[in-house]
Amino acid sequence: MFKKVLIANRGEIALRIHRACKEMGIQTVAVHSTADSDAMHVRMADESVCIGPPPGGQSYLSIPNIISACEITGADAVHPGYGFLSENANFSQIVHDHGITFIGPSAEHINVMGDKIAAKDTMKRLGVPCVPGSDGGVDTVEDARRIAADMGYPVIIKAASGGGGRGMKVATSADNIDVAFQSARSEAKAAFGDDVVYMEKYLQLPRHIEIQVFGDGKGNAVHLGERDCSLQRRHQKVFEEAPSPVITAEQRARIGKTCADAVAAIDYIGAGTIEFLYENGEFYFIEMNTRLQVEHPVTEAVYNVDLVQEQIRVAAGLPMSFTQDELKPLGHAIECRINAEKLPAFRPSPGTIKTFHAPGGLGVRMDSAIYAGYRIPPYYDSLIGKLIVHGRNRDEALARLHRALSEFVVEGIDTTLPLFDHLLAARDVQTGDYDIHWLEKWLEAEFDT
Ligand code: MV4
Repeated sequence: MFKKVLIANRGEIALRIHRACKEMGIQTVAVHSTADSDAMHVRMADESVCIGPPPGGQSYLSIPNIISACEITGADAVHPGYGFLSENANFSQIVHDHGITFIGPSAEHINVMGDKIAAKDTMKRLGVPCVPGSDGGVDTVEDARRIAADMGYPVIIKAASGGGGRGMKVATSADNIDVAFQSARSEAKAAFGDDVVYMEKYLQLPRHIEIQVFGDGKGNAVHLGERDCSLQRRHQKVFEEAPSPVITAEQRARIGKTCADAVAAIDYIGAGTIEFLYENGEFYFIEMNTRLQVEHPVTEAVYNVDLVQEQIRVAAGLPMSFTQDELKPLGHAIECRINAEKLPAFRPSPGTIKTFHAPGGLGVRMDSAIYAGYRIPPYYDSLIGKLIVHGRNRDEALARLHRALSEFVVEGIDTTLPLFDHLLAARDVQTGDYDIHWLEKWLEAEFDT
């Protein structure tokens, strides 16, 4: 097992990784920018190294600085968390080339899944159901018109290097396919330096359901069911739950096995998420994420596993600590993402936290790196905490969430906390009757945003 893990991240996920290491008897190294000298992840780690000035590009994204920090401290492995360098194939390769273990997938797997066309080709070949669309890239507007006519409108044009919603354009008829194609191309070029685009049938009212998979890199893999992440605003998830209110045990077993078999076939190592759109009882693959996700705690709650400890185990060459047969979901979990943002416009609200009281009690988990007196720097993501509740069923989880929110106090900055009481009062949230567009429509109606 590793003696020392360097955590190449900040905030709540850096703490999350530290906690996993601590329980495994592994020493931790925190890295931080000059803006984060007082951050909790630095205080909690066994050692820390300053890796640069505040902007992420010069610190948390600086591969040379992070490799230097590994060499100075003698770390034998690096955990990238989510965001930053977590899906950078080059980083995975460079870490490996320095004789350090990257706690995550191989550069090759990160690369394949980062190219959305290659990812879809791979999944299709492995028997995963995909959204109907172009086979590979679409080079000309004539091709786009022909494919759309064959498939039927509406269609969506996506950047091959995209993901997470940037550089997507919908065409509703032959009247707007030319404009959609050209603007998707130029946005893709501007955003990713790559103008390759592909096309799919546009699904109008799907849910976003993702399957958690886990591999040992030696041809064995399991699934840990699904998360329903349909409640999002501008491609930022707000409220996630496991299991999905609309998926049966039979559907879970079937799509779960398809996903586990697919990643087993490519010798995938560690945690992965296979994202689907779900409409009219069918799953349609869209993308695969090769990292631990923000919302992983709802899966941990329902399956009673520590996904970060498992990542560390398999990276060290050990087998997974469970088999598929031993993984049985229990109850229902919900996560609320709490951001330092001012409602109703979700404007970033950095500043000093004067008072902080976290909720607790049975079935309540709080993943956060904030504390009273902490100053939230303006340079990074506005996520300041995740409240995760677990109950025996969905109604109990909802009641527990309502109770936990009533205990929560954050003063000194604006947060998205008030949103959640409001959301819990919505009938469609209580019944689980929502799709990927529900939250934005609801915000418009409730807050006039
Ligand atoms: C789609 C789609 C409808 N049809 N693909 C947005 C983010 C990226 N991961 C994929 N996205 C979408 N792809 C087809 N064929 C609608 C979306 C989409 C979406 C997906 C998941 C969660 C929220 C979303 C919000 C708007 C659009």
